[in-house]
Amino acid sequence: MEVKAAVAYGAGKPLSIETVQLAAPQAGEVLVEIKAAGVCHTDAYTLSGADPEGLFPAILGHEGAGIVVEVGADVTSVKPGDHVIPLYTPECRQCEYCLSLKTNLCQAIRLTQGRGVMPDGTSRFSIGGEMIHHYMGTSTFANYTVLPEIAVAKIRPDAPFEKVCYIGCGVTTGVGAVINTAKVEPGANVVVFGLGGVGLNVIQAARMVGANMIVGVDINPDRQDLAEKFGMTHFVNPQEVEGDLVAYLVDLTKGGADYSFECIGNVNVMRQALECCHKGWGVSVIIGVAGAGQEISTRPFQLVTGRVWKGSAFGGARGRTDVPKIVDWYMEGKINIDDLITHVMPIEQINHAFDLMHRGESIRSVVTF
Ligand code: NAD
Ligand code: AHE
Ligand code: ZN
Repeated sequence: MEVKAAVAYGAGKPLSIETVQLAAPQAGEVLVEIKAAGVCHTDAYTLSGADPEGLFPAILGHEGAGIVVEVGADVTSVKPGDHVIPLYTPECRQCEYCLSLKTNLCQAIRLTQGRGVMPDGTSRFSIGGEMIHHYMGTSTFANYTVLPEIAVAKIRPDAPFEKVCYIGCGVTTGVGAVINTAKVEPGANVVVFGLGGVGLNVIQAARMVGANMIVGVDINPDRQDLAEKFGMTHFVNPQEVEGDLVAYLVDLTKGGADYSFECIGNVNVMRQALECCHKGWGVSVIIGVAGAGQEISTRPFQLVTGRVWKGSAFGGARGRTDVPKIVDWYMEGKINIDDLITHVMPIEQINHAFDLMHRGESIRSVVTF
């Protein structure tokens, strides 16, 4: 079938709206009509050329929501008409990783996903016979996409696509990092670096679990008001701090953060996030994605003296199990998504969404089809 998609032809190039051929879903796959898709910083990261797994041409996009329109052979868990959220972290419930219950990083299709193809090693997308890569197993910047059955979460049919598409990455990543990865407890002091689409969800989850101080750190002063609305108790602009930021944060939190979160993708900030943690027990969670070749460093003494460095992918969430619950939380008013979706525009304007992100003017832009 012919579908409309935003195609990334090369690093640093604007996306191009094209008519793309999409082949039918094969065994174990589903065809989904994407109704809305969010633009996450990770899409910009891959488009910039910094992603060692970045492939071109490709259809980017990994946050989305839509409706199953067709299923391939052997598909049992969803049917045409079901509302779903695509999962870049699938949940097969059979691999060693899923069965361990120690991680959400299902590895059933990770290798082919990283090569921009479906599990059988081929792409469903092409233009004029030329293969177009899938991205993160999802490719949500297209009005139809094909996904493995294990990479869709079935959600309730009354949830609005334009809002819950954001649960496909940013919301779940931020909320899950607090609840699943760090397991922040009531009364904890939390420092959040980067108050964008992910960081503000860390803030709202920290408030949900009853954190005491919730310190937000961002170089964009425009982030302060919204972050306070979401639960931030103290705002720190590093450009206005005289002297060492780490010492300032340790002093502000009276000994250091119980938990810190890096939601930027800056390896220098990752070090600050670790080192502002409390001696003996502070836990720092890396969420941000750093470019090819970049490395983190600290004095081993920081870890010897009890600080813990962790990472979190998709908020530690098991998508098919946890995503429907987060949709319920939104529908029940327990989490606020509406105020974080600052821009909604047709797919034709998707390059504007990237511009808004780079200028620091949006939290989340959502494109519709
Ligand atoms: P965003 O662009 O919406 O937000 C980034 C924020 O960081 C902005 O508010 C910006 O002003 C701030 N910032 C930039 N440099 C800073 C600095 N030096 N000090 C303080 N603040 C600074 O991005 P996002 O969509 O929220 O994504 C954040 C990061 O998380 C990205 O690296 C993204 O790739 C990554 N991410 C990871 C996962 C995961 O599963 N681990 C999921 C989603 C996003
Ligand atoms: N291809 C990148 C990996 C980037 C990365 O870490 N991605 C996160 C999700 S970011 C969503 O906005 C993730 O889930 N990682 C786990 C995984 O298996 O990729 C690189 O640097 O190579
Ligand atoms: Zn993302």
